[in-house]
Amino acid sequence: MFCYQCQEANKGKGCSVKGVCGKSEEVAKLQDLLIYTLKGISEIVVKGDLDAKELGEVNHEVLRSLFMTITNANFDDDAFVQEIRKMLTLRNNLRDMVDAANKKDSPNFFQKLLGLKKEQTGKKVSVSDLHDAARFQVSSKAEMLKKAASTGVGVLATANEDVRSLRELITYGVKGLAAYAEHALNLGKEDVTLYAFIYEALAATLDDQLSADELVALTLKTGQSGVTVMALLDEANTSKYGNPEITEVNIGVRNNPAILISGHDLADLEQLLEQTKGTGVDVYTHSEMLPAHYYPAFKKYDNFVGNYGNAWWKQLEEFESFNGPILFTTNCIVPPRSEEVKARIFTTGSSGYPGCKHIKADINGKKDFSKIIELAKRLKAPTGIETGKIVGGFAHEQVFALADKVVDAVKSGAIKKFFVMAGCDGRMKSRGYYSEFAEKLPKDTVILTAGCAKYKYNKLDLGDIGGIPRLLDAGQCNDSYSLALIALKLKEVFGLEDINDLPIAYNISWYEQKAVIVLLALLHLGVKNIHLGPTLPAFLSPNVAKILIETFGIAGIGTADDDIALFMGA
Ligand code: FS2
Ligand code: SF4
Repeated sequence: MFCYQCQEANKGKGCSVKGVCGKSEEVAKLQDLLIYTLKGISEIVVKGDLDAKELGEVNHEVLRSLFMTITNANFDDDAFVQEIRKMLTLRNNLRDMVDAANKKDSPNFFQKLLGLKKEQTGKKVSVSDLHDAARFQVSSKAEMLKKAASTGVGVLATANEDVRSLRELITYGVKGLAAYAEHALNLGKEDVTLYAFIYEALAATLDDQLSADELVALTLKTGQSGVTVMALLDEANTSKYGNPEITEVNIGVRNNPAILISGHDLADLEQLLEQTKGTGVDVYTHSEMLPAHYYPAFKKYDNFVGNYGNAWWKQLEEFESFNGPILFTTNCIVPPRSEEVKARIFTTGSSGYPGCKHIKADINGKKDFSKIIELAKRLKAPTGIETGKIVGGFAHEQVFALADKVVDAVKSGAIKKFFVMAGCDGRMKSRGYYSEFAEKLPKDTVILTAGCAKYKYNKLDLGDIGGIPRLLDAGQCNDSYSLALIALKLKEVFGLEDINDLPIAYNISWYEQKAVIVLLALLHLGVKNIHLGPTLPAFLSPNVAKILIETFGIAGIGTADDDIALFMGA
């Protein structure tokens, strides 16, 4: 195996025996083969000139497959074997249809079905010209593992380290994009241009004719799709659940049996709240689900009690003391230490863990959580680990409502600078930098945050500036979109030409591939001089890192004191 897609890649280079995340060699290889299969599908779609609009099930399964390979989302080898089989069947159907259509002179049934535009473009695809990714065939798990280990599949299949770096940067951005698109889809919103882009991008990673410059251009285009998908998810969330508003979230516990819901999927949360209503079972959020409390629609549930615990990486201890069942709707899963805790973990959507019960949706998207609720009733109430409240809900509309106050504070000098500190939290000790940075920032600065990065400082008493809290939490990592909208609004209010002329500094922490799409989206919006930590990605080759540094001013982090001096002096 070789994997270097996340910030915790072994020794800052890559995991080659077992993942630091706990991913086994088998699962790593199956993930590689699944991605390879998706690349093959993408090549067929692009070369066959298929219209993504007509590819409903294929589009949705591609999202699901990509999401399954995100760090800490799915550790279940059987789930990957099934998904590869499913995707190979879909791939072969697409290929056969393209082939059949090409053999006819006029549009036929398959062309109509798939929206082929052969008669418009005159393109013909010969199956024998397609890449191995579009043609290979395996069936058993042993064959899959053998194929995955062969040269040509996996990250190291690309020999040139710069081309490999760009191909992987694009692939990881696409994974993040797919995750957000799947959440939007679960709420009934989709944008076919995103599917078309996924096919374009993945097909490009197989194309040896593309120059490094063309791959750089495609990387930036990935960021454009990142903005589109975050806007789509924002629209999906807010049109269904209302605009987030200032909210105090309880971090203590009550004396009822309870379920802990983790991950990012609000549609799953809604179904769980509906099904636990009136059962005597409470629901607590964990990690990235915390911002659900900010949405008006979820406030009507009396059993929606508060948030339990911290960022994902602290779950080993916190799940023990929670005592009740835990439902993962997405990443980030840490392999449980004990059978007792494992028996309380359930997964749904793209997440999975071997030995844990996986709850699937029926054809109408309904999920039956009754087994989790029954288990909760038999277990003890959570043991309290904290008391008090935290405040959040500062997504775009809430901040716009405070715009006059914020603008006045900037004009009067009461607020000197904003710091966007969005992104992820993680295990590395070096991430203590972010707590120290937040704590030491001058009192006339405001932190704008989103994602699980916030847990490094959201329980500090940072105070307020004339009633404006010094920590404004917009929501989940995808709600970094709100932070971009806020920046654009301030640019408009202050009549500035360039977003980089605002008194806003970007000190972002990353862990997995959703942070990659957020970063690329910010670059697409023209944001410069982003500091990225706690370490730069292992998948950036020295030359690709140089391009990002020279073109966009991307930088790493130093010490909290030095960086604050640098940011404040700038
Ligand atoms: Fe944190 Fe994990 Fe949000 Fe990431 S809970 S690192 O998934 O996407 O952010
Ligand atoms: Fe290693 Fe991260 Fe890949 Fe896991 S996801 S195997 S920790 S690089």
